[in-house]
Amino acid sequence: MILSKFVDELPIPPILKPRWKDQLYTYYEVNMTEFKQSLHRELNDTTVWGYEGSYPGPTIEVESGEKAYIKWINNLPDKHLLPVDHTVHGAHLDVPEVRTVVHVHGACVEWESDGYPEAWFTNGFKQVGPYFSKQVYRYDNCEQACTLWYHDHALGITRLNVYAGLAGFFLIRDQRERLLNLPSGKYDIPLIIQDKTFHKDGSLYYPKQPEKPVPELETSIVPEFFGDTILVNGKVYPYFKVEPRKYRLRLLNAANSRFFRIKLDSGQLMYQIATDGGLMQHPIGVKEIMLAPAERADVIIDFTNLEGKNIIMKNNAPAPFPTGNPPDDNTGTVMQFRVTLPLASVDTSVIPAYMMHIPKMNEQSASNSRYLTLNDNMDPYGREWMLLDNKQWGAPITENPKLGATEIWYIISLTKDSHPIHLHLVDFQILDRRDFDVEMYKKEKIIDYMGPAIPPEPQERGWKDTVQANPNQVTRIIMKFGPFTGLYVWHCHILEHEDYEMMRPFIVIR
Ligand SMILES: [Cu+2]
Repeated sequence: MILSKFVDELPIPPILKPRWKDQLYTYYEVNMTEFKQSLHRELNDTTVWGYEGSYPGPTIEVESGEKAYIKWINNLPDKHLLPVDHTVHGAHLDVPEVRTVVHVHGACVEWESDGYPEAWFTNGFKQVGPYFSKQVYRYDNCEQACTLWYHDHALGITRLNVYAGLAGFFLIRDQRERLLNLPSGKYDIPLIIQDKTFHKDGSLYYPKQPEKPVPELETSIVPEFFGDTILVNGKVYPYFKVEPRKYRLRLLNAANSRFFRIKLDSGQLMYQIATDGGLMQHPIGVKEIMLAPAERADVIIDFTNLEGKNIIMKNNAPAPFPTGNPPDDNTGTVMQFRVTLPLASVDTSVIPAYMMHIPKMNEQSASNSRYLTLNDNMDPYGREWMLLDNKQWGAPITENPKLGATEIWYIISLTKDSHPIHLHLVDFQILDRRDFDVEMYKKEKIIDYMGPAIPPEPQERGWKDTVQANPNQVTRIIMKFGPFTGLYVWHCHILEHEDYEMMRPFIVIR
């Protein structure tokens, strides 16, 4: 189904209002419900799931260090909007079909409030998962200013819950960032980029079977899901009217499986100022920005002197990445900027030459290294089955870093796809990527490097919580575990992989 482009205006999600705020803490309540929303003017209203009646959810804005408590409330129906596969871990017939648990992606948070996949809860907290421990989550927001996002993380149905609409922005602000005089207020715009496919009646399509169907199952997990239509902030191919001045755009790839490589058809540079974990040392001018699922990049785009121009944001990433088909005109188009608004006042915001010092983590400071493979296996139904370190979700915990310890993880990819690997709790730095002999590794379990260590791309040189682990490469990351102990997870952020065993617990111990 092909929908006209640039006929609906870009919605900006509302800022969530706290129920209570004083000098000690802030308290929010967030309801999850099912409702209808217009995603494109040529489509009937679509039934979606959202937070506070909004898809994407309202933007949560906090100050660095602010103590925020959030009660996430499930008011969803008992029947899922999308086809649940009951063969998938955690989604068997012995648990309720509709379960939710909210994770703030990139948050430094106590484990009880991190949204552990088995800490799920149902409507009215009538049933809860084995690791559920509290109704009101606590966020200390100890990190610097950054663009985070919140989304559902329930075991075995994360791909369906997020696709149904359960995602939104969570922004941390701080004084240091304010002093930089970046574009702010109505010139600071979050953009959540996703792909979806619609039925003719406007309802969401999600496949019941993979390309090679499993006839004995009514619904079966798919190896990846790629929608044929791109949405930004919950609208299909929106346009956004801008003034001839600088804007800060917070780009978030919140697709299930699709990678986006973003560029502007005007050929102009975007100035990237932040990675997943906040500001970079220096802005970098780039023509293209690669974003795997869950990655963020904050960019400044300067529309000065472009009065009257229309600029289209394009995507040229193949799907699956990197060896799949290039996008067509529909999946290759994201949104349009129209430089049609008069300049409200002189643009005094800047693209600073220098933003903040990012200390390079020292390999010598690491007390432990872990060698962890990404595996491509076959399940008993003949379905593709990706694993971390060749272990399923339910296997005993093997990653058990000590509180305060610095570790280097060698992510050894034995698969054909690029996987966005995400760790909860910590931000890391990418040390390098290096080609190696996959066949040799499979036979001998020895890493035989075939080339030099490649430093991270300039766009990745900052704090990260998600890293693209490419085929035939060992990707090395370094991080310090803390400030909390407890049970967290690391996983592939291709949601179809995450739901089907490409996720593992880790525990930070004292
Ligand atoms: Cu994956």
